[in-house]
Amino acid sequence: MPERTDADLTLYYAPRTRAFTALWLLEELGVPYRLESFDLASGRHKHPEYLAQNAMGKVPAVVDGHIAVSEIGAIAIYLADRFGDAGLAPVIHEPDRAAYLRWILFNAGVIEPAYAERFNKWEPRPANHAWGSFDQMLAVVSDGVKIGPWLLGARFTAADVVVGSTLRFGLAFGILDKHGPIGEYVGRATARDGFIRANAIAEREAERFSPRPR
Ligand SMILES: N[C@@H](CCC(=O)N[C@@H](CS)C(=O)NCC(=O)O)C(=O)O
Repeated sequence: MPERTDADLTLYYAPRTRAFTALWLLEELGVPYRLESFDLASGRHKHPEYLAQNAMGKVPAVVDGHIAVSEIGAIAIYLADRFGDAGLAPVIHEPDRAAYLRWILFNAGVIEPAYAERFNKWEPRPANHAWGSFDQMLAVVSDGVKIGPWLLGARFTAADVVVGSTLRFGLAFGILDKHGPIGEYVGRATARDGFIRANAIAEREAERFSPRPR
């Protein structure tokens, strides 16, 4: 497990949040990092020192030496390029780079707001809303994961961590169908060693802050 207290790379993390995506990515990259884990109930993410790392006051945030990066898509692009030897990012002149970037930005720009449409029962206005509609998103994602095993075909990339993580939440919250291409894709992603390691850390941290009654 590459968690280390002396690492230069720090992940600001809170249990049961989107910060899991960054944790999973770090485990896939296999680089040493320090896990700075706190309960959102502590309000630490609204303190000035934290706001200096992420002005939105949200988790995750990653600090690499003196460089702070926030927003899951930016964190994924940054870390996968920074630790390029892990092979999780097609480089700029590879033809797959375009699809890779597209899926990472699709997560924040289309999948996330489409979930909000569904959760909040907003009326779909596909021509006006930047994300199209939930149904349009679902059709594109279902098609994107169908051939597989990964979004770019044979190659697993940081885009699979970002999109796979959001799809996993969609399945857990019951807005996506477990039976079908998305369920199968998430099943493949969550069978990976990197995911299993990250999930064990996530469970440990969740238990630390809110232990289950015994
Ligand atoms: N757009 C952000 C979303 C992160 C986010 O929504 N984090 C939530 C937890 S899932 C958060 O920190 N909420 C606490 C708050 O806003 O007070 C990203 O991509 O990193």
